Amino acid sequence: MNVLLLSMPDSFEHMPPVAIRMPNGALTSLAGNVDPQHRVAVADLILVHRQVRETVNRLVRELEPEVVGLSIMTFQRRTAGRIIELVRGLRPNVKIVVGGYDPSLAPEAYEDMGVDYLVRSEGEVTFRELLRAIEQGSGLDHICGLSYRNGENWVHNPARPPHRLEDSEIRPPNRDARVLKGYTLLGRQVDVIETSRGCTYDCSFCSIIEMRGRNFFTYSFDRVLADIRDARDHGARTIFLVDDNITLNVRRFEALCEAIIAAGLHKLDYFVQAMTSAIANHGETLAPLMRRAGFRYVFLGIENIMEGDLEFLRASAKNTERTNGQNTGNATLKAIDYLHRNQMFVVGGLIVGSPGDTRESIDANLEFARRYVDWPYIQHPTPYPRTPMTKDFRDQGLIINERLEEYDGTTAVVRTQHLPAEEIEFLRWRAERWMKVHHIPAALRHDPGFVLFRGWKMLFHTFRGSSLRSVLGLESERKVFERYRSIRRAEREYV
Ligand code: B12
Ligand code: SF4
Repeated sequence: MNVLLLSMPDSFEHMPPVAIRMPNGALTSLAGNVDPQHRVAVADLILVHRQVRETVNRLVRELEPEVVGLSIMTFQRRTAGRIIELVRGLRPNVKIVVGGYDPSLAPEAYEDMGVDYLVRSEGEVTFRELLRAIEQGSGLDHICGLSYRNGENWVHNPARPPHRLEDSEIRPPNRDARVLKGYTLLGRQVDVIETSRGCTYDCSFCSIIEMRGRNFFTYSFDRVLADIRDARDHGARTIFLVDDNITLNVRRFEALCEAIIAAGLHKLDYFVQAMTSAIANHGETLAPLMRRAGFRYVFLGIENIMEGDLEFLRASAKNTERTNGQNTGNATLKAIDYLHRNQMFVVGGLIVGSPGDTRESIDANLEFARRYVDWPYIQHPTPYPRTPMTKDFRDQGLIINERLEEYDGTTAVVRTQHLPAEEIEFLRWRAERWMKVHHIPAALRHDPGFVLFRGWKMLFHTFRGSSLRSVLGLESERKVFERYRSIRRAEREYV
């Protein structure tokens, strides 16, 4: 069968497509795991975010898919709905499958969206079995993790337990399936790699626990190294490790760094997400090894520097430093220091706008980011389906915006007990644009060609909404913010 897999074009403020266009790892993993007789094409629509309609039209005409699959996050649901309508209009009998975080956590939302099948949680084995069943015309009731339309009703089969990743049942991704080009992270071709899945913490804002429970399973190093080589052979010079929480097992992470060095794969740049506690508590050995293995950017889940907010976010444990077996306070500064001493950059993940936040507590976090992080990744708490935080916000009546396409992390959709949502967003927006400018010299040293030729586009994007009048101080920042918000609203009309 011909199968077309699509990821959505919607991006958010800290990953502007002008500088960052990352492949969706789920789709190549699905493509690598179907039976060999199927012809699978993967199209990451972020690569054509301004020509979505034309591209989908063209791909559907050229590839004549019998099955179309979409990978969807919550803020992409509206775009997904429009793409489903478009595909259905082009090929009325096509079978449409949805998967990823949003369909898994809010399956009921897809029942009236023209979808035939919905794959919940991990998809490789479920999707493989679904294609077999469609091809053979056999029943679907034995396929765990699958929901499907049966006449007027939807049937939800029992959940599929998370895969232990031990045997080789989940085969490596198939990057040859990609049919669009242009992946980049600041001018270098980027690819994504998984070394593990899952996390055993339970931060209240994170979707991962509802998605797959609290667990942690790992791929063998042989598989991971082969995957990195494959990404490199497909042109990647930067590798993003998309593990939910690679720092859960620090000894393994250190051994992985050593394996990368021994395999000669340390000339690539690596980007990883890490817990502050793991870096602070093991930085003495871990940070130098990471540096030698090629790690350049480390996304630190700092979340917040105020203890009260950390408790609300249920993120205290992962941000605690331990000395001689005792908890000795917030781990953030120590983690940042280890990374900086080893010439790595800190992408600072902070969350401002929790229920108890005041202007002062938000300012304190923004000031912290200004002083210590190299690239800000500051978000507002966003009530994604079925997270514990969503329930808290709902119970307190603090959700002020139900337009899901704005649930992109940098639009404040909840207020605090003390501040309106718009004010919170304004405070973050005003501070953050300038923080990004500070990173330009470091980016210039590493990628002079890209920064010299494309840097102005990035600046233009970061400061969109500004005008000559605002630069001359004749127009208030509030006015610029209003203009920025309406530009942002227009950008969301992808289809
Ligand atoms: C890596 C990652 C990113 C990366 C890379 C994204 C990319 N291009 O792939 C970056 C840093 C860019 C990123 C950004 C964002 N992310 Co993100 N990200 C993740 C993370 C850590 C891992 C995702 C991943 O690649 N997993 C590995 C793959 C193989 O697994 P998977 O995606 O789950 O796919 C499996 C199944 O879901 C299913 N499946 C998926 N799609 C499909 C499609 C079909 C047809 C089928 C059958 C099955 C299927 O099968 C797959 C294989 O088993 C998750 C989870 C987490 N712990 O926080 C968050 C997560 C997905 N991100 C999230 C969000 C909100 C964002 C942002 C909006 C803001 C933010 N919080 O940073 C931006 C928006 C990105 C954009 N488009 O601009 C949320 C989504 C919540 C939701 N309900 O939608 C998550 C869950 C984190 C959270 N807050 O809880 N993200
Ligand atoms: S440590 Fe990270 S992956 Fe784990 S629950 Fe918290 S935010 Fe999610």
